Amino acid sequence: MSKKDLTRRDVLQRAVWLGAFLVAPHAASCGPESGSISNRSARPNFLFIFPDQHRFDWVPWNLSVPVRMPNLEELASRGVRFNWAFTPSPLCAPARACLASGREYERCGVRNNAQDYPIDQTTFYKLLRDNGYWVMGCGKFDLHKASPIWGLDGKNLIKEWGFSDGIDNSGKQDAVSSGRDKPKDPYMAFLERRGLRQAHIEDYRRRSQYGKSAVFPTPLPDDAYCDNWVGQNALNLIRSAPKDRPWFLQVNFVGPHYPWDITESMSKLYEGIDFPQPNGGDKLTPEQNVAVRRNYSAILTNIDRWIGTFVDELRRRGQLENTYIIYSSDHGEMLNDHGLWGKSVPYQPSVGVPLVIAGPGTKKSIVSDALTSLIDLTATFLDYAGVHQPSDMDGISLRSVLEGKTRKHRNYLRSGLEQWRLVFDGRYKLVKGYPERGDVCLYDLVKDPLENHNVATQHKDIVESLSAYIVREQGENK
Ligand SMILES: [Ca+2]
Repeated sequence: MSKKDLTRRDVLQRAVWLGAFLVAPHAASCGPESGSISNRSARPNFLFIFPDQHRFDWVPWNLSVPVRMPNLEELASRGVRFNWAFTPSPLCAPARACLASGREYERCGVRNNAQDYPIDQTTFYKLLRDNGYWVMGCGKFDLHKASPIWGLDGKNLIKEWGFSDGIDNSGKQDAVSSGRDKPKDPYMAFLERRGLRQAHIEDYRRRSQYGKSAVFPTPLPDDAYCDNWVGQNALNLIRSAPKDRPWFLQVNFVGPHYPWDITESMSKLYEGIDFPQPNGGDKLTPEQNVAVRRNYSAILTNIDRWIGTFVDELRRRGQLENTYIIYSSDHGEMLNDHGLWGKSVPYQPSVGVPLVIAGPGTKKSIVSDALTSLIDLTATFLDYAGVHQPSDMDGISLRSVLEGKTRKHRNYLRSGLEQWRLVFDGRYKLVKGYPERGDVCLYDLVKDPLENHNVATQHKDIVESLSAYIVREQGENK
């Protein structure tokens, strides 16, 4: 059977099989340590690469998807990659608020994209800054979705959020809608200076006429493409950081978020490459689905190129051995699975995110089945920085997992948005309050990774125990 003949379900099941029989023994063998943090006097740096809407399974180690991210693979070979990383809430503003605050969805202060991050609520950025770190960020911060005021230099609220320096730009659509008359954010201001603002606005207007099927290239040259502008900002920030202090940098790439705009050169990356069809997708033709998936992958391959650039820069500066590099995303993208696009829903392509961490003391080439949430990154940053985590934060540091001292991390993972909640125990995922698929849904992610079969009526005991967990956690977090 050729790869082309395989259905998406076939290849995913094959990936699960390979994961179970090939990856696990590899994971069990602990690789050599790349250095012990206790032997070093200097506190580590953190480079946190955080694109928008990268789903968990669109990664080079998933055999069913021909996405090419060689630098992410290289990073995984130097550290730990996680099979079960969830966002605490699959929507931009709540997800990033959970990360910033280190709190679960109910307590992060942001219910949806119509709310700003409470300015008096602490962030781990501020805690790092207060403890001597030079804290930087660039790309779309998404901490003020309700008040789209970035400042043309992108510095409107960055000090209040806890950053030392940075450039906050709007998301893809917001840039065009807010900057239609004149630039409101630093990216549109940049395009204005380059004489490209109107061309970009016109491109997005045309793109909106075709909706999800718009896959044609942008008229922008490579160096004016937003993710490349964000990547260059990141590089400039690394180079401008004070040399006498440890630093943290979060790079919030705007891709691979819809729309699927790519440059002319990026459009060549996946020419002729086939992709599996969506699981239960509708409306688009098979050819259109493949075309969308090529663009989504091209955006990721371009981000991956920046991972390589950052690693080269750190190596050149002699900082690679003392820097944790973390790659993840705020949430996933349905890509027409179950006939859905975007995120906000409880399915794995929406709530699952990739996660790779490599740095001083992390084991090498480890594939971890530990259950982890983005809020655990908050705890991990603070832990490695030697900063005490406040008791009202909910994250659990991944340090023991990263250093090979334990394989188990959490017993349960949670996620939620507005009325629905889910809990996952490592095999079964219970979803409540998502009426599109029935009020109570239970999926066996080992036997049914695509979540096509609700087995709630066959496992009433599991539904009962996981329901009790949701009720208990919601009660505690009100
Ligand atoms: Ca987002």
